[in-house]
Amino acid sequence: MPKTGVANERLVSLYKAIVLPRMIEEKMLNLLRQGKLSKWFSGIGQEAIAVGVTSALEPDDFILPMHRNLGVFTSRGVDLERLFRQLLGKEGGFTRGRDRTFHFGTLPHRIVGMISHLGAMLPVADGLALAGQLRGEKRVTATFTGDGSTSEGDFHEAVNLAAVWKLPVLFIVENNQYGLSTPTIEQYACKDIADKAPGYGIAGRVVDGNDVLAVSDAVTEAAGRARTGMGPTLLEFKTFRMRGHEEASGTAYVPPEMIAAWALKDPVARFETHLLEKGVVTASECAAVRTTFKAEIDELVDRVLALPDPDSTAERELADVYAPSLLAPQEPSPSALAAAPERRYVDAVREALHEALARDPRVILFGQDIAEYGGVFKCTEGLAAEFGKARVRNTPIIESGAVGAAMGLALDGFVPMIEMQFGDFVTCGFNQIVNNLAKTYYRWGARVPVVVRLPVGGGMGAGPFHSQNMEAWFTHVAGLKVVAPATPYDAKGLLLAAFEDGNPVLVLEHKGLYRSAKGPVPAGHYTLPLGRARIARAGTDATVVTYGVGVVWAERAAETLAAEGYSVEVIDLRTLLPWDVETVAASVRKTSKALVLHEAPITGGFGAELAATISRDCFHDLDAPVERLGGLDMPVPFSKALEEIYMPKARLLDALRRLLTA
Ligand SMILES: Cc1ncc(C[n+]2csc(CCOP(=O)(O)OP(=O)(O)O)c2C)c(N)n1
Repeated sequence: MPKTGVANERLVSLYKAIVLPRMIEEKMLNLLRQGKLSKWFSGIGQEAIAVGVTSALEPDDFILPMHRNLGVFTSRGVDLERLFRQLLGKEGGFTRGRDRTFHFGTLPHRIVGMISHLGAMLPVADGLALAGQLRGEKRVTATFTGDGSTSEGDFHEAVNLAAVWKLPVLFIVENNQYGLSTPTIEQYACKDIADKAPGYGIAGRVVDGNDVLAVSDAVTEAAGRARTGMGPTLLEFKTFRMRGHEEASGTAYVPPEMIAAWALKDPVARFETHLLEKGVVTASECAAVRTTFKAEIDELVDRVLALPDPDSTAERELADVYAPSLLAPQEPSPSALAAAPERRYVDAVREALHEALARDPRVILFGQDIAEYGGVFKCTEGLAAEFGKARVRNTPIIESGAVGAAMGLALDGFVPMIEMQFGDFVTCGFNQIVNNLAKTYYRWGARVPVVVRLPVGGGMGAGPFHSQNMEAWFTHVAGLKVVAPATPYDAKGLLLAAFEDGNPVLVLEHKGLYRSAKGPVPAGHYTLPLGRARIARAGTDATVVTYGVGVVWAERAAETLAAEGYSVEVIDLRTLLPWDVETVAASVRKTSKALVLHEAPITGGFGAELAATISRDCFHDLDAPVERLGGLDMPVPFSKALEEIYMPKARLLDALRRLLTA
């Protein structure tokens, strides 16, 4: 088919690349009509962008496509049979039926797919770009977004972060004029989305998104700049969504003349005409390309449709929620323990971070004010000076962006940690944690070893937004691990374990313990197993099951009650997800009485989970109903006098006495 030279060869392969996704989509629309497919988000009319972007990039550049970007997958040479298995929800697809259509990644193809939450992958692209930058590679990362999704906070956080860190990211905006039914005029007030670029201090361009050559040229130019350290570019490609948001929703809200006008600019027809006019291809050659593709697509779809739906069991599904742990706990020897100097909790955290950075070059720390300033609690003091600001990084004031970027780093082999300045601000990173970090391994098998540290808890008169305990928000999320160390020894050993586990781990550090809790902390490296509780104090008359600062309260109460002749056992859970049911049950079977205790509000608190399991597993051994004690069901108040009313601490002794005499 090529008439002359390399340039024409490239045009012909670009032609094939743009025709293939169009033809696959036409097939999918047929399947939808026949009821063989449940849903389809069409990219018809927008193919020039996915194909133009992919063709202009190098094979090792990462791409993060969205729901209309079939052309990224086909242009990257993803195996079509496996792709159809995925699109049709069959066994052998990339997610094995666990997630739909384009919600998957394939790292060998350097593609990281989307989750449903719009905007969520944009900061992930920053992390992938940072990974390359840290390794001194010249590669770029291209991340797609629709016009509507640019209104999401993640868009702002990601673009700003890429700008500040001069990351080689191409923000590919497919402005197809609508976000579902909402026209752009109701989405943003500037003329073009690319107008936002100067505000971030980066380059921005508006490009004809229906001209595959214009797309390719713009990407080549922006990628070239990014590869030479000139930072990100916001590329706005004007295009049009020729079909409904998804097939069922139709296009009734779109003026028919608008559809007609854009139909004239169809990117596939336009490129074909261009090639015919230039004499690069003939009409019969074009027809032959289509005939070949049609036969291949029909044959593959028939084969895949005949395959069974995914077959699994509860055991197999549950086994894939977490990546197999890479942690081989190395607890300190008795002699190391005996020689351990006394340290404060905050020192133990800092030692763990120091140890992690020193042992593993893949460890990168993110956080607000964590570099020269050392973090507001001084957990990272001195680390930037020793390990450099490339590894101990101040982020802008972003939580979602930081977690997303950490996920990107993790996907490309790093082991990042984010310090939330206060645990309370994790609300602003919630989506990234519960939907991106927690679900990626289960969905498509990529490890996301990200550690998130959260200084939690009250007792300091810090008010409703600097005092919360948020374990219950996260213990409900399969795919996360959650630890809550109560002692300096555990603070170091569990944090180092979190770095080595190979899964996303949240570490809840009680702020009240940072400077009040002191104890032996062995020097050097050691790790503790995740999911194993400890008996903080042995006893026979009742068990208190608790964690974090609750351990300190329970130990003190047990001491007081010992003087009254009672023997109270205190179980320190250490890990809340997964939690050590066996150790707790063994204790309660021995004492026959249990009180679960936490600082967080009682209703829906993690104690409810504990109490329910104890009641079920130890029913025949219990001499009294399981008692629950927690904070009152209210925000944590500012005034110390009011905060004491909220806190369960003052109510603990009475509650225990009642239980012991029940
Ligand atoms: C965070 C979030 N909010 C709402 C939705 C529901 N939703 C799915 S697609 C869509 C419109 C997206 O518009 P745009 O970003 O312009 O992309 P397009 O679909 O036009 O390609 C909406 C509102 C979602 N998926 N995620």
